[in-house]
Amino acid sequence: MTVIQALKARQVLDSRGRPTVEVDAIAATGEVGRAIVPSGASTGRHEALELRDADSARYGGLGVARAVENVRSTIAPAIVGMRLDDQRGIDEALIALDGSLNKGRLGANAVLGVSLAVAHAAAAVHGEELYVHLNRLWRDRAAEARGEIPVEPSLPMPMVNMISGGLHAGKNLDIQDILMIPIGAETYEQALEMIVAVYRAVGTVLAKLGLESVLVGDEGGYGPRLESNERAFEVVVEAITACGLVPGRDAALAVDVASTHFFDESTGTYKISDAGPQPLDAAGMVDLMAGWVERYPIVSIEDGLAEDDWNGWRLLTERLGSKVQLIGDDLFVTQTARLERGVRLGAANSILIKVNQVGTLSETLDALLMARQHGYRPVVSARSGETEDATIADLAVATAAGQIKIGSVARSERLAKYNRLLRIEEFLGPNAPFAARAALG
Ligand code: 2PG
Ligand code: MG
Repeated sequence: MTVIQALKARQVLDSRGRPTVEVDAIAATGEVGRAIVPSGASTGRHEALELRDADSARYGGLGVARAVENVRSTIAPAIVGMRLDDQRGIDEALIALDGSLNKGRLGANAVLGVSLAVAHAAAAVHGEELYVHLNRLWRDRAAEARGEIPVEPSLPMPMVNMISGGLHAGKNLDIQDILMIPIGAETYEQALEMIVAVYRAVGTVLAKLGLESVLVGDEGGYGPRLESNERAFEVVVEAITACGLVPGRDAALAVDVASTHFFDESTGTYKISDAGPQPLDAAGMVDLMAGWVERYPIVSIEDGLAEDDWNGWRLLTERLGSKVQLIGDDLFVTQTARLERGVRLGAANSILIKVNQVGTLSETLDALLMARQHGYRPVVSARSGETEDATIADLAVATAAGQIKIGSVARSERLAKYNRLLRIEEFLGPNAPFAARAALG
């Protein structure tokens, strides 16, 4: 396999018009691999650090010129000449070069841009689709591990944002996403068509109620002002029914509570409007969510409790873990050390996988592998700030993750991934494996 001849880096803009890092990895044989780094808004405290310039005169301080410069002057000299297919060796070199615990020295955005661009370039040198190359890396990783690890490429079941709240839509609702999962779909293509139908129907239901049905949040979900969080579940259930689908049979609900962002650390309580003016403790939140699960066809709850509320997470998992998927996002931040703690304590039963929370492809594969070994269902996820980069679509297929969360079916930074999955479905042929409902356990 050929070596890296050069790295190029530049500042480009993401779906919120904020600067982000783009990297080109150029092979000695001329092939180019390109990656653009995503960016979150409701970020967890334990995520790898996104390096921003903090120069208020430019892009409101959000520029990434320093991260770009780190790729050019620190990373490139160390990485050029390394074998392109040595993803782990390259990622280890990146980690060592940064030398900090949170990739704060070079910036996780600089590091991730290089890590992903290398994978794209290696796929190009092989003349392969990215998911084929990533699948090889995944198989190699899985072969070193004990236990039954799924390695056949398969299309993930999407969980799709319908109504946006929290930090993604001006805090119109306390909770961040109300999502729909087309659990009755038998193929990815069919899933996507159901999703689009329900998304349109949500708009119609909102318009009928005289609510905002045009403006959308950062991930393309509708952003109406509703009198309660629970009202959003009702709207989506009504939309599912309006499409002639049966809630709970054909289409289910999921929710990203993103509760870290309404958690008050000083009192250890959660301020959520459904509970009235009194804030709730963790047990109160668990009761609230248990009530939602009873009243609505909810099959998945993400970040039901805050990022460091481990005791609360145990309680939540004891109470609801056998009935619904409980995803740790801010809780685990795609990092094996935190996932290990969760496994030990019995916190959550599923993990959100976001490449930029950890900063390299190899560490992302490590988190996916650890999740599989402990029966935690992985959900590969986009960030609220995205671009035309569709790497996560290939990653989800390559690692047979089973589920993917991209945002809504509006805005092209989202559709880049949904459409990429359609192309991969075609590559995989007429009986393209689709994770379907089974992905949810
Ligand atoms: C989340 C993500 C994606 P953000 O909380 O799961 O929806 O949001 O990228 O803003 O962290
Ligand atoms: Mg989340």
